[in-house]
Amino acid sequence: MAVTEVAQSRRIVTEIPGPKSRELQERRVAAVAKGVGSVLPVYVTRAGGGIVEDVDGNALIDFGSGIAVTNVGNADPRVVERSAEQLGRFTHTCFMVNPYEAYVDVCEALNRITPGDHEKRSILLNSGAEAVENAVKIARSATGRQAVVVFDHAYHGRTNLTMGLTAKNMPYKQGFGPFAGEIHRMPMAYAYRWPTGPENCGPEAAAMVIDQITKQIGADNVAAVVIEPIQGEGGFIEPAPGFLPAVVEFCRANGIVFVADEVQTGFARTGHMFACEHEGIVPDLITTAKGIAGGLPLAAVTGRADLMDAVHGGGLGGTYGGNPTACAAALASLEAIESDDLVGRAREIGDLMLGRLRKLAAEHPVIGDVRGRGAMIAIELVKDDKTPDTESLGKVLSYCHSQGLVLLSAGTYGNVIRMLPPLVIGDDLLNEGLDILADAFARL
Ligand code: PLZ
Repeated sequence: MAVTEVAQSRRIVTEIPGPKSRELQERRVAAVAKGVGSVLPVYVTRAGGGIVEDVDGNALIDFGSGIAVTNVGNADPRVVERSAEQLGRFTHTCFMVNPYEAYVDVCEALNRITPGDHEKRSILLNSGAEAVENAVKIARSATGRQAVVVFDHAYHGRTNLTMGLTAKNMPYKQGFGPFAGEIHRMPMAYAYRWPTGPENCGPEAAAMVIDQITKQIGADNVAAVVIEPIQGEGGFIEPAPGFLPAVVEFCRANGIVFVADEVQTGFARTGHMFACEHEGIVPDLITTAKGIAGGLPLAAVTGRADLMDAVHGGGLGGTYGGNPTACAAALASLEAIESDDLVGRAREIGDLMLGRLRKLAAEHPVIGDVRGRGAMIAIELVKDDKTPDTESLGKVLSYCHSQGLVLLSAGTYGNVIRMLPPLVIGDDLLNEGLDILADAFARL
């Protein structure tokens, strides 16, 4: 299948969104349920590298990667060819009816590239939320315990169980209860907002978590601790140093399954294949999705063979989990990540972005914090006393959008701008995007 090259330059020929996008938006409002939002309603025709092209002929710079999905870029020719080849042979048998090799290949690859050299097993699913649900099922089945520990600012999905695991009410949970039981929320080591200062945050937060688990739940009742090694939707919060290792150690000592939700941080995004590697953490189970298959829907749980195999035969599955086309895409995408050294590229992107954003923060006190790793970088906008500044965020975002920069927000308080460019974006586009962002702050 031919893949059309997308020119790697920004081109703005109408206002954003343009007339054709606005027309489509009118049709959409009449046809699509209102509950589904869009950050920037320009309707896409093509995308590749660091560019998203729209129906009006505009070419926008992509700082979103479809929320950390197109790590290898959009429509990478290897992903397209391998998926198309698979599509031409068979589209679906259901792995639970007649299995196929690509599913096994993907599981072998995940078992190989995830942290730790212990014996592992994997299961393939459709979405990040489904992966997290299955990790909880596996941990409960393996331990015979029920309680699940999650954290402030956590995001784990929109299904009933994962809504319950997610911290933020609006828009994710409002009106959608009741939620599943046995979910316990703990403080997060959020250094920028830690009351006694960032240097105390890691150890103090870990001590609080351990004390609360012990006193309020009982460590023996806890099946799993589920945590994002860098929180995504919550505002790119990197747990303060020492926090994760202390929590992992407590889990190990008490037979609690430590689950790393790497749905957003996985597959080279943060300058390691997985974000756990930044602190040398080996999770018992790891959930992945998004960046796994270059844009096709696929997700997985990977982990210790003894835990994964504790579930009775037939206890795990789903009609589409590990769809053959998505598996083919995953194999091509993993090959691209490894052969193109996208881990190294993510680090370069991080160095460039952090360097420029720290300078910008020195000029504009509204930028209270610059943080993140690799190609997962955020700035938090605040007033003098660290009050979240959502008004400035709105202005910055709408200016950037008007100039053709696809940029997303995040954060419990809605005051974080997050940057997740595809790992194949060039330095030119990266710098041009950051120039637009700098202009936005100059105009505040
Ligand atoms: N775990 C860590 O980041 C998805 C959500 C977008 P699904 N994050 C983007 C939205 O508003 O719906 C996510 C995540 C982490 C789980 C999930 C859920 O992954 O593939 O969206 O189900």
